[in-house]
Amino acid sequence: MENDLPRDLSELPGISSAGFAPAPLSGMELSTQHALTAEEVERYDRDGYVATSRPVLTPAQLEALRHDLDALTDQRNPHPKVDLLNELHYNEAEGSGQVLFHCLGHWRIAPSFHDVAFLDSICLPACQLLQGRPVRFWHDQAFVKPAGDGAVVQWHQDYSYWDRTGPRAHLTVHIALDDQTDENGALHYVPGSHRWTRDGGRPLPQAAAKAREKMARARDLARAGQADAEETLAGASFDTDMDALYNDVLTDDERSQWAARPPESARLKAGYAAFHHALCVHGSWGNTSGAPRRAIVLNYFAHGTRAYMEGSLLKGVPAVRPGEVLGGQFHPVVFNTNRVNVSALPVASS
Ligand SMILES: O=C(O)CCC(=O)C(=O)O
Repeated sequence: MENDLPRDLSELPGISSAGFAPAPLSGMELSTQHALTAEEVERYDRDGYVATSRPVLTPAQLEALRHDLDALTDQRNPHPKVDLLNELHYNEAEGSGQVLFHCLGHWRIAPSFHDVAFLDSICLPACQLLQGRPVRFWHDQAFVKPAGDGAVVQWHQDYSYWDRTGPRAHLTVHIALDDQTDENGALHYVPGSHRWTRDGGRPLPQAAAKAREKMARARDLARAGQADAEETLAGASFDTDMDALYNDVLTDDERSQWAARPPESARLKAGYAAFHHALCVHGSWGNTSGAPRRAIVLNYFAHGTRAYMEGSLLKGVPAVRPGEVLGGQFHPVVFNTNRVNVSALPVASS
């Protein structure tokens, strides 16, 4: 079957014929099996995230994703389709003494990575959390923290990296491929942080960008002989500093909210997922356990989302014009609202 598929799976209009995803359901059957409850949607509205109470993957799907991700992370045998990826970092934490595998665009290279983005168990809840609107694929991500020295993922809001698109109607689905624990770097959320914005609704600045600014300023001062660079740089933070967002970006009020409701672990089991708001602050500590901690992430936006800049929004994807509605081959509809009576389902408020 796989031989009949195009090399670039983004050319497929929907799920592939490889057998990873079952035929899509519709109507009552779809809602009964996969809709979030009113209580789950309320929790998402209140906290900015919700973890699923049932697995979103079958055991066979979980195994297929693990197998394909293990192959993709093998740097000694690069995957034959790496040219199709939007980004590939065998170690995004280079220089920190730790390792973080991170890539975007793998939905184009293997049926499991492609078809997972279209699963009813993920796309119907995504529709509910995007206020019942049709759901489009934005991009995907994979994170692997290897055994022993898996790196942190710094606290961030996803939309701090995505404000080249809007208006904001974006959602992330984090799918654990291994049980997540304190020891292996479980994903954590700061509950309520999806209300933290700047300048009338903009996302928080990226902590890493703040650190780069701080370093550039320190260098300028040192060059002008006005300061000791060592001293000024002592407080600078880098991509792997877990305190950077808290120290360099948050206001006193946000820090008080953080203290009142500290980060909580989603405690995901393998095959389960957490859905989070594009402004919900999240991050994860390193993996010191004896096994890898693998996760697949799907990023969606509501139909009608536009480009806010000129050019290519993702490497390898054709350029767009500002104001253009995003769609087509690289941002397909993964869930259409004519498949279910959305007005009968609980939906999120923002
Ligand atoms: O794997 C991690 O800990 C980070 C994942 C992440 O940033 C996300 O799911 O949006």
